[in-house]
Amino acid sequence: MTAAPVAADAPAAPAATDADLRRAAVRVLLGNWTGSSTLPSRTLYPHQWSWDSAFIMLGLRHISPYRAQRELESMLGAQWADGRLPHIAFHPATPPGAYFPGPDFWRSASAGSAPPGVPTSGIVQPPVHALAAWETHRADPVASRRRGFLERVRPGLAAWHRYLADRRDLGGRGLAAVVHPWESGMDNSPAWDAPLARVEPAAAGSFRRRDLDHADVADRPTDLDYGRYVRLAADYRDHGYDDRATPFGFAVEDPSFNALLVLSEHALADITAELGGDPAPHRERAAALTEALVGALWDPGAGLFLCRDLIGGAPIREYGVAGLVPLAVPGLPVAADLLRTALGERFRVGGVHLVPSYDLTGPAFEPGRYWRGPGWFNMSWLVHLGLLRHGAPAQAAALRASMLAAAARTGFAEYVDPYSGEGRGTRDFSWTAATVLDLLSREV
Ligand code: 9WN
Repeated sequence: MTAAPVAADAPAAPAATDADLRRAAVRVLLGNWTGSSTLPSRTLYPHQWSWDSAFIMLGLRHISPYRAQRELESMLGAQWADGRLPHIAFHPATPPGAYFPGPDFWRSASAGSAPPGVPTSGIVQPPVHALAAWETHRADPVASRRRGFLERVRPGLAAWHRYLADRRDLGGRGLAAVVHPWESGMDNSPAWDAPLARVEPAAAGSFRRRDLDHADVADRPTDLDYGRYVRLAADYRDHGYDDRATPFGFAVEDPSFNALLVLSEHALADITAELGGDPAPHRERAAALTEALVGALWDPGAGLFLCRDLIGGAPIREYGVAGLVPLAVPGLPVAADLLRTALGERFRVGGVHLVPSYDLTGPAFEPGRYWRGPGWFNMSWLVHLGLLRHGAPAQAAALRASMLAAAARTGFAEYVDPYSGEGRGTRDFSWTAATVLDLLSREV
């Protein structure tokens, strides 16, 4: 008897061993590869996303350092003349209506300074790229040197960091600000509820969501939130994506975004030294950013970093995983207190599935809704790094085990209910597979 053919989008069978899990993760990444970059998901996110690509590189480098290099080179191919890396580079083979907001909405070529021929969005995402570039180089330095990978990407990475320093220090405190919830990567975090409440939503009938064609309405943001996302993006676009001319309706300093910039600035120092240059300016910038991060966003009472609303002029008292991400920063002066918070009742790292995206005891906690409680693999990967870096190897091992088990059980879900471990969002999600591949490449 012949076996029934397996549909291309059939969920992976649960992996029984690490070797099975590795094979399944490779299958996800190869299945989402387009020839020059990786789609986060073939259904829900059918284009190249900026910070996804960086996390994807961390896994891809274990299968093919060459593809990991290509991933970044494709992203840099979409870089704007002002240095910004757009949050989406639209994939030419995907029908324009498959994702909203698509190229027709952003109009990057006419409204901004996108490279000709590569339609992109106009907002950004967290700067994980230099970190991913350095880790990709380290995976196979010989192949990297042969292709001149670091020489090729260094100017674009430096221009990207310069854009953030020159154009996005909206608070004047030495940190980069985000001007749209999507820029944080944690789009629907309860931390955005208060600043978003001021934004007049775009009219409900003026756009059509595509995400609900592929995901459960209970797992995704509400229509009201979507209306506000659309309004903010349209206002930025209608001001030519000019950071000096746009009257921003949303401007926030996010500790996760800035902590990732610190990690990437250190990576840029390593890249510069490898190329024979002077790493000192990047180390100094990383140190200045770390000082600004602690000085401006650390809240000793909460034992956590808080976002700051630059328009309302006050810290946002919602406790989210964004406030834990600085644990990954080397030499963080408040690491011991932050570690206590990570292991305490709000996040219970090692005691629940993955790292919850929001305070388990918080009023807005929802275990299954997008960024309002469920655990995500990229955030958990960063906290895992922080636990190892700041002397909590047993908790790091427990977190690693929970990530591997959840990925195997859920078919590489986009996010996971921290209590039940049930998968939510889409499946065969690229950074889930990538971070798991990276964890499988090490002992703890
Ligand atoms: C908007 C692609 C992206 C991630 C974000 C995640 C989600 C997009 C969306 O998917 O955002 O950028 O349509 O909801 O929140 O972190 O980069 O995986």
